[in-house]
Amino acid sequence: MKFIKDLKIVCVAGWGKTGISLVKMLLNLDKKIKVTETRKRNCFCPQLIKDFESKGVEFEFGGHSEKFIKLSELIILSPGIDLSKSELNNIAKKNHIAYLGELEFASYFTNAKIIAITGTNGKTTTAYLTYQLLKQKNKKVYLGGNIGRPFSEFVLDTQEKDIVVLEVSSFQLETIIKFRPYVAVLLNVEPDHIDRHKNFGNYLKIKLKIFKNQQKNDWMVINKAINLQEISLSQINSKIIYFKDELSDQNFSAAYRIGKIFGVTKADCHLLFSQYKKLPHRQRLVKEINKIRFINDSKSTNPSSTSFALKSIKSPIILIAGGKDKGFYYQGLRLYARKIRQVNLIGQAADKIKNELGNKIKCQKFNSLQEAVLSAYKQAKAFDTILLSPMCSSFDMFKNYKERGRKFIEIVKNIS
Ligand code: UMA
Repeated sequence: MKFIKDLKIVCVAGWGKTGISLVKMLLNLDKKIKVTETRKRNCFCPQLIKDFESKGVEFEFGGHSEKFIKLSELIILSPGIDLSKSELNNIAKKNHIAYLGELEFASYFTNAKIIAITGTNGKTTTAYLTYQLLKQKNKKVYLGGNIGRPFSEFVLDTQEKDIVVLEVSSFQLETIIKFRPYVAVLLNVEPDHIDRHKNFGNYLKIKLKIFKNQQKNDWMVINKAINLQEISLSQINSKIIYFKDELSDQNFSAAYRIGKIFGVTKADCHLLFSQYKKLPHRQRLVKEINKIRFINDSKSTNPSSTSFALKSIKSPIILIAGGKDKGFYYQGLRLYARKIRQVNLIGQAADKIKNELGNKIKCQKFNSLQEAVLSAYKQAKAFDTILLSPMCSSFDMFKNYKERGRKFIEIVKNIS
């Protein structure tokens, strides 16, 4: 691949949040830009596309074609693109076009210190807490990545003395080459995204890539419960800091340990953590009606995350779950059979979950979230909790987990 500064034509794959941010960034770098997207043009805001077209950006919708892409010198991938299933792979190989993920690409444009946080559960919360802690210390801090603000959106604004806190997903780590965080954090690893990564071994390998380019002055922050020998991390060059549940909560403890590298004290943490409210769609109480509590945990898109929620709720639960299956086994939930009155199932994964849990826990299928919630309300007794914690992604029925969570809130608020 040529040096980035010498590239003239760059192809952006995917027209989601990442694609839009990349195009803005590449316009600032004076590149000729082509955008290729599998969905049809009418799925997107026409005005936004027109605005970019007027700046010379070319678009291809409804698929990735060789004809459109072949003159590009680099393809930058959005994290949602699974290269093993995409025709982009063949096009890139056949035409000798290099490709990179957006995280990798953006990281070439900053000298700021990067804190990259990954793990199956809690990475959004830990990233957010770390950002708040460092901000409290009057540092110039940026927060982005998988949390919802692509790195490419703000990377050109960063300066060497700044700190960038990134929530990093396995989708983003899959395509890194040189990405080197000053602080790399692994919170936990449980099976997730098996539909994309095929098996747990691959998923783990991808998560561990977060450490691979670190050098001796960098920091690795890792959960004490993770056995480094067992996960066969072949080479560790960085300084290791372990964290455990010393501040009553894994995310708080990790954020404290990260903050400490930058001079944050336990007293700073206690102040912030005591004021901390849970993030939207993460075990948030929506309403209590006739002594029945409704909790929105729409962000839980894998069984281990739902297990966290089930563990922390003390009352009997009616669980609302299901959506687009990511290749999980759901039997682990049988552990909570005594606590769960019933599971109300929605979406494509409903049959699979029912088959795996049905002989231990009562399961019932519904056609919509509304039916599942209203029926749960009828079934619930005083002091029960109705928990939306789907264990699946939302894409079969909703735009994303946020839309699913908002729909749940709307349904609950309309219960008279
Ligand atoms: N697309 C193609 N070709 C393909 C596949 C997809 O063109 O072969 C198109 C899709 O039609 C879509 C676009 O690519 O229009 C979307 O790209 P994307 O899925 O990467 O979505 P973005 O809007 O760019 O959001 C991504 C992350 N999405 C995923 O990883 C699936 C967001 O994480 C992240 O917040 C955002 O970048 C900013 O960094 C979401 C997520 O679900 C929250 N993450 C997973 C998780 O947390 O479990 C990993």
